[in-house]
Amino acid sequence: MAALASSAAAARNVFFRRASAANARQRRRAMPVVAAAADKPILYDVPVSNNGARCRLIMYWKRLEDAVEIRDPGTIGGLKSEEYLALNPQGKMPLLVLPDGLALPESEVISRYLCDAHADVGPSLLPAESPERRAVCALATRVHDQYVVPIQGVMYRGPMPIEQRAEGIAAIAKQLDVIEGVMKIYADEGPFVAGAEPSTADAALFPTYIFMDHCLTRHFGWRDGVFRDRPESERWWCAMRADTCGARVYDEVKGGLEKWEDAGRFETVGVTEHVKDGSFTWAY
Ligand SMILES: N[C@@H](CCC(=O)N[C@@H](CS)C(=O)NCC(=O)O)C(=O)O
Repeated sequence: MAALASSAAAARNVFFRRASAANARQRRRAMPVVAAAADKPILYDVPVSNNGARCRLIMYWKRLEDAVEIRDPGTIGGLKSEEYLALNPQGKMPLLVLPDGLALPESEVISRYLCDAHADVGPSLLPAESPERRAVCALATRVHDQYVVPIQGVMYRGPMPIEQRAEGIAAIAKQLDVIEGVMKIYADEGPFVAGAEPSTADAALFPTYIFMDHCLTRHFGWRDGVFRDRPESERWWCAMRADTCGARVYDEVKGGLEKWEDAGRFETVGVTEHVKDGSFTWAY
C-alpha cells in the first residue's frame, strides 16, 4: 500500500508534467538527479525488449543514435526501483527522459515524440499525405498495443495457469489474422503497412513479430511458422528483415531471446511443461 501511495505521489510530481518554458525551472528543481545530469535524452531499455526495440527502430531509421543515449534500467536499480518508479510509475520500459527532466513512458508516445522532435531528419515515418494511410497505421498500431502486447507474456512468462496460457496463445493466433487483414489494405503498394514508405506502425509490429516467430515456432509447435495462410504478413516480414535497420533490430531482439534459451527460461517459466499437455491446443 505504501509503495502504491509513493508511486502515486511520484506520478503526480513527475508524470505528465507539462513541458512549457514557464514551468521548466520548477520542473528542474523537482527532478531526480539522474534526469538532471543528462545532456541528451536517455532511453531506458534493453536489447530484448520488443516495446523498446520499436523506439530503437525509429532511432535507426532516423539516424538518431548520437542524439539519444540508451541505458539499461539496471543502472538506476531496475524497473521497480524507487528511482525508476519516480520516472515511470508503471515500472515498465522503454522510458525516455529528456534533458529537462520530462519523463516519457509508453513506446508509441516515445516513437511519436522522436518523429515530431526530429521531423527534419531522415524519413518522416508519419504518413502525411492521406488521412486513410494514417488511419491504417493507427489501426495496425492499436491492434498491436491493445490486443497483443497485454497478452504477449503467455509466450515466455510464468508460472501461470495452463488455461491462461492456452487462451492467450489462441488470442495471439486470432490477432495474427486480424493484422493480416490490415496488411492487405495497402499490399498492392507495399512492402510496408501503409505502402511504399516505412512508418511508426512497422516499427511497432516488427519486434513483436520477432518474439512470435521465435517463441511460437520453437516452443509451441507452430511447425510452419506464424505466416502460414498469412501471405501479406509474410511479404512484409521478409521486407522488414531485408531492411538494414530492421535487420539490426532483429539481431538485437533475437540475441536477447537466444540468451533466454541459454538460461533455460522456457523450462523455468513452465512453457515446456504446459505444451506437453495435449488436451490443449498450442499450434495454429
Ligand atoms: N504499453 C507499454 C508496454 C511496456 C512493457 O510492457 N514493457 C515490458 C518490456 S517489453 C516491460 O517493461 N516488462 C517488465 C514488467 O512489466 O515488469 C509500452 O508500449 O511501452
